[in-house]
Amino acid sequence: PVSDDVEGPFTASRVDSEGLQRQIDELASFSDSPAPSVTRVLYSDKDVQARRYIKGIMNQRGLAVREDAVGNIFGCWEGSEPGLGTVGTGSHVDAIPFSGKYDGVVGVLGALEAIRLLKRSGFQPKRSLEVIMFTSEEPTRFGISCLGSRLMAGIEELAQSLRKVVDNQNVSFLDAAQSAGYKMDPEDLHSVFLKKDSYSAFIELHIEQGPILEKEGIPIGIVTAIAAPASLMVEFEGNGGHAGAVLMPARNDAGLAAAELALAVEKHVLESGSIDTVGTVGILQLHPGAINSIPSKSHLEIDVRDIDEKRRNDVIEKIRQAATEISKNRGVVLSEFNIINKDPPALSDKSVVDAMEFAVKQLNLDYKKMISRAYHDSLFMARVSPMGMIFIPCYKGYSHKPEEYASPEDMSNGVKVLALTMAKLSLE
Ligand code: HGY
Ligand code: MN
Ligand code: MN
Ligand code: MN
Repeated sequence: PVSDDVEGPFTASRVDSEGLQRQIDELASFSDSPAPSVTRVLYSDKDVQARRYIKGIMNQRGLAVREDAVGNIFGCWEGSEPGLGTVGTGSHVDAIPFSGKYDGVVGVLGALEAIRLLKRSGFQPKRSLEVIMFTSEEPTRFGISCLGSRLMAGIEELAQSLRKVVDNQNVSFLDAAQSAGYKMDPEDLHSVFLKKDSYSAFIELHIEQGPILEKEGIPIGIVTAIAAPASLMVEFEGNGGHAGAVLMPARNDAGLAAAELALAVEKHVLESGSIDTVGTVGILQLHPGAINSIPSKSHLEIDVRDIDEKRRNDVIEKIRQAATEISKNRGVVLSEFNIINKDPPALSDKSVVDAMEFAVKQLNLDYKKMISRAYHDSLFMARVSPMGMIFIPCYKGYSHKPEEYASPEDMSNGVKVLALTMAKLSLE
């Protein structure tokens, strides 16, 4: 078995697995749900605590720490030639309700451990190395996934929509940001856009969030592509009414319309012609939500993904047709059919994949090239920099639930591969 020593162009140094686990556990304590679950939503008090915690470790590691207007946090180790493109790494620490403590976190705390490892082993970077904690990769608060990295990638319609989007308590993005200490004018949103060639490479360390590596007993995944995610928001409106007094023929039940559309999502996904198409109705709200009141309004949020963008878009159009059909047949109004995001897939860059392969071979680690079916901040960093991702196994592929788990040994392998990959890219 590979020892904890980082072999290769550095003297032996050891991943501090206990320290890393301690940090993961401390970070998990900043949560709005009871352990072992983690809930940490953008700009909440717990999110602010987590941000302070990460900045503290960045400072301890001797990194130059800065934040942009929306709270993307950067910890930079300046290289001997800082004018060259920076080698970036990082991930997110926000967590969807009642989820786990490794999703994203491994790619932030693990990256900071990789930096410590490289410093301890006497490495001197040529290109600067920078750890990024992206603001809000999860769509939880404003329905926008990868909000920080999407803005860094210069997506103009996001800069526009952030001026007016509100959460489900009707708090605006700008007010929520200000409550977390990020006071900005709408124009400041453009300052988040990265300048061209800011990064010569970006690598993200992440748990697989799937069962393949664990099942096949392979310690490292090298991601070749990230599947194309999309999310839809749909609302139906009917007359509602008294659950006892209104007879069935007189009803136009918005709740049943939603239920029928959810099953239509499943049908069109299954009929896409590929196992790679997935669809989920993760949010389905009925109004007024009383047992004896016919739902007068329903709100669905639908997640549709595929590694093939056209196939995914065809399914979205079938879902749109189904929604129109259902509203006609049931006499309910389709009051909203809104595509929140419809992102293309991203391909990893050969130069980054080569560096990752160099690192795993140097470490005598077995590895597997694979697709990421989950999206990540790397999906958007790929628009502004050559991108690559390193996966480590997670227990039964569990993620987005409290049972999520990655072993100290698997995390240590991931940290070493990341450290060597960054070192190699930094010297190129
Ligand atoms: O949903 C995703 O793919 C990511 O884990 N947020
Ligand atoms: Mn996630
Ligand atoms: Mn994640
Ligand atoms: Mn709505």
